[in-house]
Amino acid sequence: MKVFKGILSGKGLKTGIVVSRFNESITTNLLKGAVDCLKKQGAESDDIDVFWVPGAFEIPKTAKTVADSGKYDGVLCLGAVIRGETPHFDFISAEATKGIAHVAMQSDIPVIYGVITTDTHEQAVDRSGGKKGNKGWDTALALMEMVDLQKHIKNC
Ligand code: INI
Repeated sequence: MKVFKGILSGKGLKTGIVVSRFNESITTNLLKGAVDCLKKQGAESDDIDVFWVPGAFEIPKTAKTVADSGKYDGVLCLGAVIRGETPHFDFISAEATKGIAHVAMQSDIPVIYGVITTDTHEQAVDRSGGKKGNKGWDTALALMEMVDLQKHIKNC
């Protein structure tokens, strides 16, 4: 039996991060968490490219372009959709989620989902460097694990 598990190394890793500006104070903290984590694990600043888009709805198409460019080992998608008084939340969060899943399935490199969807601004604060950790940091860990696992799958 062979067991494969990706390791969490950022050494030599080239990462494209797609991050949305809507709810910018939250997404800036998600981005900081992701970048801090990648660097802590050995990634170089010069190997991290950040692509800002207006909102979560624009993430999937941009993530596909970044993934298809052939320049990166993986793509992180960061955003924050906060439930308001309108059904807009359901449409935006569903399209962003479905869209990123679709891109992930079609791409040859890992495309990681780091869009937080919350009922309140406070819950979003909690998940972007507050009481509940930082989802940006978590997605960076998932990216490193999946990039390494993918290497093993291709080489075994
Ligand atoms: N975009 C977000 O990233 N988060 C939200 O909470 C949000 N809400 O609530 O409307 C949001 N809307 C903008 C949307 O993502 C697009 O940028 C816009 O519709 C233009 O296509």
